[in-house]
Amino acid sequence: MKADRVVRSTCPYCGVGCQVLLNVKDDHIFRIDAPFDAAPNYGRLCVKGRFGADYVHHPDRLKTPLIRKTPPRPGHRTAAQFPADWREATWDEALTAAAQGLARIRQSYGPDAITANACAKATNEDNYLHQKLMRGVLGTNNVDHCARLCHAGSVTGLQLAIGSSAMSNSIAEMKDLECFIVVGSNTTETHPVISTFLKDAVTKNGAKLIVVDPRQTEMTRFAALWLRQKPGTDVAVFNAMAHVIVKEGLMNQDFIGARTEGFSEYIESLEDKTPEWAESVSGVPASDIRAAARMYATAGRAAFYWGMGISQSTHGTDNTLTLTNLALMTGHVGQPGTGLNPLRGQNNVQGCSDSGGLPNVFTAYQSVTNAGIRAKFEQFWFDGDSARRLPAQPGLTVTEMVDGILTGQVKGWWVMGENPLMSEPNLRHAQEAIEQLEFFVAQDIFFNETNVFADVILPAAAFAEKDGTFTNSDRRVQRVRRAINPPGEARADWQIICDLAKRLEAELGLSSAGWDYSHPSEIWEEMRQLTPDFGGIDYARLEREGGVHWPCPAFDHPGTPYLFADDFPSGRGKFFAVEFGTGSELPDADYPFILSTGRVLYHWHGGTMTRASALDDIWPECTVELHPNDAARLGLQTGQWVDVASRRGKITVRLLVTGRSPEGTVFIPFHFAEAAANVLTDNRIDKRAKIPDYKVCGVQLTRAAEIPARAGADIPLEDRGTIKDITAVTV
Ligand SMILES: Nc1nc2c(c(=O)[nH]1)N[C@H]1C(S)=C(S)[C@@H](COP(=O)(O)OP(=O)(O)OC[C@H]3O[C@@H](n4cnc5c(=O)[nH]c(N)nc54)[C@H](O)[C@@H]3O)O[C@H]1N2
Ligand SMILES: Nc1nc2c(c(=O)[nH]1)N[C@H]1C(S)=C(S)[C@@H](COP(=O)(O)OP(=O)(O)OC[C@H]3O[C@@H](n4cnc5c(=O)[nH]c(N)nc54)[C@H](O)[C@@H]3O)O[C@H]1N2
Ligand code: SF4
Ligand SMILES: [Mo]
Repeated sequence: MKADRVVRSTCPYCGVGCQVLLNVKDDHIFRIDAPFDAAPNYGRLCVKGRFGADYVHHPDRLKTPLIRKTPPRPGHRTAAQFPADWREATWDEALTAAAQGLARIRQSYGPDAITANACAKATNEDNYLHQKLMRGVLGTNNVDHCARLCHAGSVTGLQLAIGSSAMSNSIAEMKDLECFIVVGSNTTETHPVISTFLKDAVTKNGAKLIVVDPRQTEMTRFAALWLRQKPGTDVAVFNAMAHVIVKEGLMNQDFIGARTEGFSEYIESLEDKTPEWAESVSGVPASDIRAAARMYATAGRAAFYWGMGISQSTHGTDNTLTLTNLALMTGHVGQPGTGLNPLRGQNNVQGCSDSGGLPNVFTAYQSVTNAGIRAKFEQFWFDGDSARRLPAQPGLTVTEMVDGILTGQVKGWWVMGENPLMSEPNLRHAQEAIEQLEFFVAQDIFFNETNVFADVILPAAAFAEKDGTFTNSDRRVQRVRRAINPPGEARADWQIICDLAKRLEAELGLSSAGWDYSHPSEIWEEMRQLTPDFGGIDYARLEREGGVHWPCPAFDHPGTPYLFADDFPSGRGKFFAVEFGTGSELPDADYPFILSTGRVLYHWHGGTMTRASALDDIWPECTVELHPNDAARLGLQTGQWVDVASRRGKITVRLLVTGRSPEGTVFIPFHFAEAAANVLTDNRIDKRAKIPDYKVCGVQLTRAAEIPARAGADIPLEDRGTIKDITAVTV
């Protein structure tokens, strides 16, 4: 078929930020491919980028604003059924209802009784305006997003150690790696195109890969060494590697002297962290820990790449600090092919944070507690209206918002493009909170498990229906371009926010903070002027160069593919002594298995998008992975239905017996509403990062009654997607 037009854009799924070509005929995207000459993917795409964006055409897309027929009383808020409990509304009615509801909460309880979730799927421009509305119009810093459930442990650890949490090196450098450690990242399924560059480094350039993961990910097939630790024991393994490096004198003394502080105090803490001790805690043979330490420390260039296995823990900050300690003592940071690289998850989670979608910072991490920075934003936004001031107190995090509703501190909520009733830990706890809300506005492209609790739903345009920018995992700002029209009356998030802001200002009797943008490029221009790190990036340059890595302070600056060449934002890098321990729920006699949750290649988070895509036919249902020895003890077989229960709830899923998960640990992906893994997970958090543990809690398994397989789910489990490949690997 010949396309009417081919539009270059950025994939809407993961943080790799692959460039895509949307082939459009009759306002329909009929094919997606990739430009061969463009970073970061150079023609490569994974199955989601190539075949998974068909959700934009799904008939269930939200097409008109909706207002709930009978407003619920607090404590009696339930999920409203469509269409029975909703009525279609005009934009004017829906925006007025949303503005009046939020204004009422502000007037009755003050600005901090309202919280909002920004959206790591939406553009930088959408998210910039979202926080501008919250801070500038409603007057609260209660803005946060899914980054809290994601790399918060990494961010907090990196901030403590080096003062910056961005991925330090670029995707382009991966092919030149000499040695690298992939830890707690199922890279082939979650950052598939990055995984191809990492695999190239091994197979084409002879790089040495060390995988540190309890689960047998596909990356282990490429590894020179695989350290299979018990879940939650990373601190012991990495402390012991540091112990070996110090005992064998493999440190980089020049780097330690010139660029770091606190080393001598820190090494005292390593004295008893022997590999033998770490083996007793983690199950990883001491000889492998020694080998990994030597391989990493003696390489000319070596880097860390990590994911949720490090971050999502009640000791996620500690986990991260053990990685920063190793990079600092070996000097493996600040040069090409080295670094500390948390692989960012959502397509625009980097950008959502960079745009100010966090409770403590404006754009590019400019602190809300800094009076000078507030004055700059006040001057720009309020144009000399001295009656308007920005709030100085950092706001609530996503995890604190849920608790804030339960304690009565929070009464109103605005969720732009998130699905907390699939993604929060301990869903019953999260739902109890949502039931207490006085007013709830949601803005999404679909109905989801959360927004059916809302009072007003505002239908948003999806990525292919709007202009803007996303910032990928290596801080590359790239264009998103409108290729097709949104369905029905759906509108781009930035347009919805401008209209909502104007109505709110009218309700609250405020002057206008300037909401008349005719195109997202004008919004970016405002961000650029307020943000020194974006100073050299504008739409014209993005058009010419395809993408620019921030920090980029001036138009003649090339952008910054790798960070920390000369110094760290905090000056010297800091060492931190870390003791092994956990606040997470461990298995016991009643709940004897560790539950580990995560992802599969074909699905995305709560499934809103991928389950409305052709990918759902390939991977139609949830499974729980159980080790063959455990299955034999329990007398269970692949394909049987089992109840998986924790202290928080129970789900029923089909069993997949595989050596992929270690003995004593079961793995469940969290994509499937009919068997939502977060019914089981625990909401205890890391005290510093406020992130929950999605990788360790206690569960039990029992045989359940057979449930007829749904259509499409009759393909033998072993024959689905990548499962076949994985079981073929010997354990
Ligand atoms: N297909 C797909 N891709 C995605 C997503 C998706 O939903 N679907 N989501 C995106 C997002 S937002 C994110 S944040 C990323 C996440 O990407 P990843 O972090 O790669 O994904 P996860 O499946 O959560 O888990 C990663 C790994 O942590 C390991 N792990 C479990 N416990 C431990 C432990 O105690 N220590 C260590 N070291 N490892 C452990 C698991 O075995 C698993 O291999 O993926 C992104 N990409
Ligand atoms: N058990 C368990 N739970 C987890 C994790 C885990 O590993 N295990 N991982 C956590 C992590 S790392 C993350 S990042 C979170 C993710 O958690 P969420 O962000 O809540 O998950 P998504 O399903 O990605 O939600 C995105 C929503 O945005 C909507 N959307 C898509 N595009 C647009 C748009 O352009 N505009 C608007 N307005 N809406 C849009 C989608 O329809 C969907 O409803 O989940 C966390 N939860
Ligand atoms: S690797 Fe990520 S960005 Fe690239 S096509 Fe796949 S989901 Fe999209
Ligand atoms: Mo994430």
